[in-house]
Amino acid sequence: MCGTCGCGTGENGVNIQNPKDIKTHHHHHGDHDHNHTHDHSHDHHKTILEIEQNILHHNDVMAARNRGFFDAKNIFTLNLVSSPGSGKTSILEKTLADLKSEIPFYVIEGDQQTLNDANRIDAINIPVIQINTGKGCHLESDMVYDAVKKLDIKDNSILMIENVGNLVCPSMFDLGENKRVVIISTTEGEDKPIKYPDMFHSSNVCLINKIDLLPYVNFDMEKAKEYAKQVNPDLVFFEVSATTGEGMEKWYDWLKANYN
Ligand SMILES: Nc1nc2c(ncn2[C@@H]2O[C@H](COP(=O)(O)OP(=O)(O)OP(=O)(O)O)[C@@H](O)[C@H]2O)c(=O)[nH]1
Ligand SMILES: [Mg+2]
Repeated sequence: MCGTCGCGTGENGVNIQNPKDIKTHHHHHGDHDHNHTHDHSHDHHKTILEIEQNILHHNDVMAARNRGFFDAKNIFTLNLVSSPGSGKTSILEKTLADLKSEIPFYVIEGDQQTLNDANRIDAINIPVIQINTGKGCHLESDMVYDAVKKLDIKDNSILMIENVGNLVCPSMFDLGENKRVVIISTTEGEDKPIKYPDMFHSSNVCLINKIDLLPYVNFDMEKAKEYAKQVNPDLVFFEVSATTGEGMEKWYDWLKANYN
């Protein structure tokens, strides 16, 4: 079990797959120490703390390596995080379809199981790799490292990494991204930023999705932003609907301005 968040990353093996090439690749976390079972002593808490530090240290080292690679090739990399179903893949589908003639995109999809999201990206002819984390509830930088090797990314492009749907654990794991984008949707309630502050604190951009549903749900837009700013005064907000396309232009402007 992963000592950092208790999610069990790596227990069942992590699968990294291209939907075009459905061959199962079993990735083994050789460097991770997941062995808590021999610890019956009063040092238990100390041991757990050391394991947490080792996992996070290993993750940070690999994230730095990813970042160096992205910098050298001028690949602008985004880490998209949210709870399940906020619309990460929908926002990707719309964004890629609208901008793919201007910008070369690559996508890494993270989910516990299935190729569903990678298939949706593949359907719009964008190179994509699916990472299945098994019991894991977040992506780690070495998974991204392995996926990147399979993607053959051109210089001067954008890499979108869709993390596992989870508003908690992914906040702790730097993937080497340039910017972190947190998505909340109007059906989730405006208090998410103060309930899950780490994710909002560690993000650069906040997309508030499903604004087409505002007439039907109790969602106080100004309160949501106020809460998010309490946690992170530097957050940049975009109110969007992946379904209707409303508000997407401003998000695209931000993307283009930061990519160049
Ligand atoms: N009304 C409305 N529905 C949306 C919008 N964006 C996404 N949805 C719907 O919300 C559901 C979840 O969308 P996804 O894009 O799969 O969400 P996700 O964040 O990628 O989900 P996971 O990968 O499972 O974490 C789907 O049924 C979408 O059609 C939106 O702007 N408006
Ligand atoms: Mg998705």
